[in-house]
Formats: sequence, structure tokens, C-alpha cells
Amino acid sequence: MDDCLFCKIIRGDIPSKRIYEDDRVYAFYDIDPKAPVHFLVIPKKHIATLNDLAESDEALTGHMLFTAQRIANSLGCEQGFRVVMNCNDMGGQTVYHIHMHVLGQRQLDWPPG
Ligand code: IU
Repeated sequence: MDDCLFCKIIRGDIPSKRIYEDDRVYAFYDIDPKAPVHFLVIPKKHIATLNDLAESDEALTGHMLFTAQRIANSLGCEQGFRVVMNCNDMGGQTVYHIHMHVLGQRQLDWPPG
């Protein structure tokens, strides 16, 4: 997608602090961190919202989750971390390319705001 901010990050048109990348996913630190560790895992395939997922994306989203777990643990979050996906405006989504927020290294409250 030409005008998608996260597609631009994947292409390197917008700078990001990359943590990990493979043929299917890209992970980078959030520019506005809400915890000592806060990174995003995004698919290289453009999918606007969770509502746009297809059954054929099941393996991809599983790979995103496994990537989140591996990176969180490599960044010292073995004691606990949180994975959040916001869907649409009501769910707090601001960038319309699905992404997993991964937050850790502080005590996280429940419920989130
Ligand atoms: P949201 O779930 O759509 O609200 O999250 C979007 C996140 O993307 C938000 O936490 C931003 O700080 C983050 N972000 C970023 O890390 N780098 C960017 O260039 C842009 C947004 I644009």
C-alpha cells in the first residue's frame, strides 16, 4: 500500500528502530513507548484491521505472536509482558495496518484504559 505508514516503515521509506525481520514480519520499537519495553510486530502483508483478516492469515498471525514472545523474552520480559491489538477507532487503532503492541518491564494494570 503506497500511503500506509507501516508499509513505508517496512520499505525503509520512514525510519524505525528495527528489532527483527523475516519474510513475513517486521518488528520495531514504538516511537512513543508506554512501557520500558514497547515494540510492535507487524505483518509485511498489508492488512488494515483485525476485521480484514482472512482464514488464510491464520498462520501469519500465529507467526506474529510467536515472534512477539521470542523478542519479549530476548529483551528481558521473561517475568511477564502484554500483547495488545487495537481494532478500529473504537478499539483505539490509529494506524490502519495491523500490529501487535508488546509491552513489558513494568507492572501492567488491568483493565487497560
Ligand atoms: P495504534 O494501536 O494504531 O494506536 O498504535 C499505533 C502505534 O504506532 C502507536 O503506539 C505509535 O506510537 C506507533 N508508531 C510508531 O511506532 N512509529 C511510527 O512511525 C508511527 C506510529 I506513524
